[in-house]
This record gives sequence, structure tokens and C-alpha cells, in this order.
Amino acid sequence: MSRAAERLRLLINHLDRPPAAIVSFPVGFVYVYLYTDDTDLLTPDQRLFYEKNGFILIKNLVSDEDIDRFRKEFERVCRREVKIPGMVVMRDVAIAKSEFVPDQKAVSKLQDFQEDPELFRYCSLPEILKYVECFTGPNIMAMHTMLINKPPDAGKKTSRHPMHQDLHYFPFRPADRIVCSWTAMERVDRKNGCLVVLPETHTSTLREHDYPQWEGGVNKMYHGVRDYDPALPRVHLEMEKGDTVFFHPLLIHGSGMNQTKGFRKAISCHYASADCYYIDVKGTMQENIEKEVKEIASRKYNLDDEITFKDTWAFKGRLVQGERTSL
Ligand SMILES: O=C(O)CCC(=O)C(=O)O
Repeated sequence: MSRAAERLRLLINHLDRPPAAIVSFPVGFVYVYLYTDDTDLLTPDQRLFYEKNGFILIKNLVSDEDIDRFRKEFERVCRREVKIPGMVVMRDVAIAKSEFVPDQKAVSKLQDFQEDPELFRYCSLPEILKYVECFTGPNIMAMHTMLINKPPDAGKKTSRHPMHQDLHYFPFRPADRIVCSWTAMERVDRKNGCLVVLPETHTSTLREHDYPQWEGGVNKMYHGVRDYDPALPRVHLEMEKGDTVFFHPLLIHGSGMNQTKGFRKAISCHYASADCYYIDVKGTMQENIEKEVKEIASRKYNLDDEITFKDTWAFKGRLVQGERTSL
């Protein structure tokens, strides 16, 4: 990136993003990129696609062998053959049955697997990091890890994931230096509840989030954007095993119901530049998620009110490339 473009990006981030959409734009014959760096990996078309749409899908990025290893480790966790410090094992609100342990509720998500060397290998895969660097720059922290196991819907539509922006969960900025990688662990399509994205929404601001008023209930921590225009164009990301989508934390996305009999698995990590900084979310729309996260963390670690939102993130973030400069 040229020095002028870098200065412009800093200026825009410094202004903390006015409500009007900002998109990359041509200046004379030079394109100013706001969301991607030139690392010689993305083609000009790929960069423009991400700049315009807020996501990019890379086919066949993670090997079958790696995915099979993640799947085996997931099974070991479900069978309680390994116990990983700090990992959160979430179960579906509906009575979907576990695929591995009879009479147990299905595990719908593993969160915070930074202490599981086998699953955390995903976050350090060179083939993933070389893309991540295009969005975060060279100093990279793995901040948030998940293995999502969308169960067959038990008839209450609870397997849906409401449309949301991931930035709602994060007390660090700038948003443009954060990116999610999400890898399909098998074929995902509209039948088993693939990701759904609203292109271009990454150029907007963070919206108010809350639990959706769904009749059948909603899974813990599954907040959704309070009101967004349902007429906005949406794209269903049908993917094969190993395909990986990288997307911006303001991109509105979610996933549909799993209408099959199988579990739909994906593994993901949110990365941030280690040069990002923490913000205080007091008095902002993110206060509701701060309260919920602090309550869960205090209960888990028996800490009363001492733990801060920032602590929960600083504690689980791990450097995966470069230097831990700030976060
Ligand atoms: O994998 C899915 O179904 C959606 C996951 C997601 O968007 C999230 O957990 O933030």
C-alpha cells in the first residue's frame, strides 16, 4: 500500500467511521484500498471483490487430512476423552441428540479452543495466515475460536443463527483490521444451513443487537441485528469441505436452519492485528454483550465482578504471527 493510501486509511479509522458508507474509490488512475493490503497474494480482482462485498471465498484451502483431524478432536471432546482448560462447550436449546454420546444433548459449538493444540492448529495454518495477513497486516492475533456443529433442527428452528455483525462481540478496533476465517468441514448448502451474507454491509456501522424473539427459543449468546432491511440482497455461501471464506466483522451474516439429519460442521477463527487497541464499551450499544460475557466469565472462574470485558479477550488472545504489539 502506498504511504498516501496508508495515511488515508488511518485518517478514516481515526474518524471512527462516519455513518455514510465509505468504499474504496479510484483517485485518478490509482485505486485506494480501504480493507486490504497488497501482499502479492490477492489478485486485483480479489481485492476489489473484498473491498466491495466484505467477503471472499477461497476454494479448497484446508486439506482433508487437517479437517479429519479437527473432526476427530471434536469427537474426543464430545466423548469427554479430553478436557481443555477454558474451552466452552455449548449445547443446543432444543433437545437435539448428540451424534456421539447417547442420551446427551448435542454439542452445538465449541468456543475458545486456544488451549487445545490439535484444534488450535487451524489458527496457525500457513495457508490461512497468508490470507489473513492481507486484512490484518503482519502482526496477527487469533482472538476468537469456534467449531460450530449445527445440529439437525428438532422442529423449532433453533438451529438458525440470527443475522449479526461479529464486531458486536469485540471490544477492540479498528474493525478494518479484524477478519474472520470460516472453513467448511463438509459440504454446506442451503439444506444444512450454509452461511448467508449481506454483501456490502461491511461499509456500514455497527448496529444494535439483541436476542431475537423466536418462538422456539434461541441459543445462548446468539444475538441478532435488531432491525435491518430484510429486502437487502443476500448470498448463500454454498461450500465444499476445505473451502474457506474470509469476511469483515461488520458484514451482516448468519445461517439458516439445518433441515438434514446430519450435523453441519465448520471451524473458524477471528483474527485481529496485534496493533489493534481495546475500547471501553460503557455507554455504547455493546453494553448488553459486555454484561453477559462478564457474568459468564465471573461464574466460570468464580471471580465476582473483578473481571473486565477487556480481560476476557486479552486472556484468550494468542499471537500467531509477528509481534504482540498491543492487544
Ligand atoms: O456457522 C454458522 O452457522 C454461523 C456462525 C456465526 O456466524 C458465528 O458464530 O458468529
